[in-house]
Amino acid sequence: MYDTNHLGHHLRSASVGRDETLYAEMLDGRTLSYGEMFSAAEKNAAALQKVGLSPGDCVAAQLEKSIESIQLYLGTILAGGVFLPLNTAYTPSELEYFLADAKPFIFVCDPETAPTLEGLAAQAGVSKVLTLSSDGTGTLMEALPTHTENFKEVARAKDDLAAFLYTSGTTGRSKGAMLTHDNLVSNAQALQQCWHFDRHDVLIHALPIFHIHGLFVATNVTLCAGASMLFMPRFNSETILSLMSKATVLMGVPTFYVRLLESPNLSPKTVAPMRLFISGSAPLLAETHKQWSAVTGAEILERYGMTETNMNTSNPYEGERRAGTVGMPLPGVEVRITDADSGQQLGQGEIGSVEIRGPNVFKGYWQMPEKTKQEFREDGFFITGDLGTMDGDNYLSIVGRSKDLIISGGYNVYPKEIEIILDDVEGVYESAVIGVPHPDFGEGVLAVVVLTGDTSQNENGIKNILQQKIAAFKRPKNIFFVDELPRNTMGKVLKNILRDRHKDNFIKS
Ligand code: MCA
Ligand code: AMP
Repeated sequence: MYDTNHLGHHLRSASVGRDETLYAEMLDGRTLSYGEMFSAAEKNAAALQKVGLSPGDCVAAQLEKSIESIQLYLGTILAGGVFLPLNTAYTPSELEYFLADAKPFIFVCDPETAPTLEGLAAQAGVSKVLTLSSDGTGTLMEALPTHTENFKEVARAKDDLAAFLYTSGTTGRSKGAMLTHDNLVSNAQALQQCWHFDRHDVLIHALPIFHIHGLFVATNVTLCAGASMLFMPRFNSETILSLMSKATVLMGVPTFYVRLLESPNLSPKTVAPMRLFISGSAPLLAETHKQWSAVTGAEILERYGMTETNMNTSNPYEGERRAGTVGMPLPGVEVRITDADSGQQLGQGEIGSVEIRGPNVFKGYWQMPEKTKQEFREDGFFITGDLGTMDGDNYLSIVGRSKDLIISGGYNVYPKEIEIILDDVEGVYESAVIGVPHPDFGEGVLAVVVLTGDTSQNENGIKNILQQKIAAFKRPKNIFFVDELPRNTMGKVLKNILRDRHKDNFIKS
């Protein structure tokens, strides 16, 4: 029925013959069985084919979180398409770049944003715009056939693309990471095995579904295991705590755990039905790990991944979950620490560049062969841009980044992208964007700006301009004005000095 390398085949295999099994329960009490889920996915696939989607074509989607958008993802995969999820916080000006760069065949957006985005999509050469609202209405839903007897799944080879996810870059230009069927299948299987996922599991799904974490780690692992999920539209501490009585697993970014720890309702009794708490996407402070154990008696399992590589390492399910480490390489994944310049492998305990090789590692950046080449060693290892060290028991610790990147509440912000926009603002001479410790988001975005001598530009004026151009999570929470930026003799801005100067600056929002 399916090509055995097909992601669709693997996502469905655990539920074959179990059509009645619960797949998802929504907060309003609506439920969806596996049979209903895959029937809807097939209808999506048929509708996409009907509007002209050919195998290998891209379907881009900027959609509020809903079970229907997961059906669209599955439908795209079944139709042999390549799914490109886009953050709902992106502004039209950010979307313009993604659509023009990826040139998707179909773009699916919210009916409310469609009037603004249709023009952009047409300019970018998108063939068809469809709409889907979080309440499950829109032109996509109208295009679904009533049944799918004639639906033919499209076979795909393991190296064919299944998804396309943008990750920003140190140059300020976003890069589309191309992920294959094999990348996603191998990773879902490795995680299912390492985290002991089975059909009895019930995942609390509170993550956004436009990133690897919420879309692939959470959704694919659940499907591969034939498990079910409690599907929340967004994160909310008290809702999560109330769902724990009928759940077994939570996946979150560190901010989830920081916020849950603030609730008086978090206790060993509340978490008792849960067998696993997983954290990733950003560093979990050892302090948060320890506090969680002290308050709940349960230990968070931290893992480490990246858009380009899916998941790389995980603390053990059985065995010590070492606070401050991201655990051991997943089955089939090789991790090594090297000297960044020479590429020479370093010894145990030494700090160096983290490099990854395995079936999880992406195929390259979309239409950027040179950039792709730069990020790989000749023997196939991908240079992550993270700095780490391995201890004698093979536990990896991420100790920093060689890439200029801020991770705020699990979202990546590339300073260069913000600096380019800031430097373009009238009255701004130059800028430096840095991450500083933030009690809720781990790191908060802060800008240090030098104004031209003859301007009346101020913080609010700059913030208003940024609001038009970039997603809210990327905008500096505070802007500091200085006469000049600290530089080394080569003229490079010394961000470590700025980070140190501003490390205690309270971020208001
Ligand atoms: C929201 N805001 C933020 C963030 N989130 N600002 C900075 N950093 C953030 N992460 C801003 C909003 O723009 C808004 O600003 C204000 O905060 C309140 O927004 P709200 O939507 O109410 O926030 P929230 O719902 O409380 O969201 C916080 C959150 C969310 C739950 C932590 O950011 C979240 O779900 N993060 C998870 C991200 C994630 O899944 N990352 C995985 C990607 P204003 O008031 O100005 O409008 S990384 C990945 O996939 C790799 C492979 C991996 O390893 O997993
Ligand atoms: P992204 O580009 O969104 O895929 O973000 C990937 C980056 O997130 C990695 O290169 C790391 O810098 C960071 N990251 C993910 N998980 C962890 C973790 N558990 N600890 C520290 N950093 C992490």
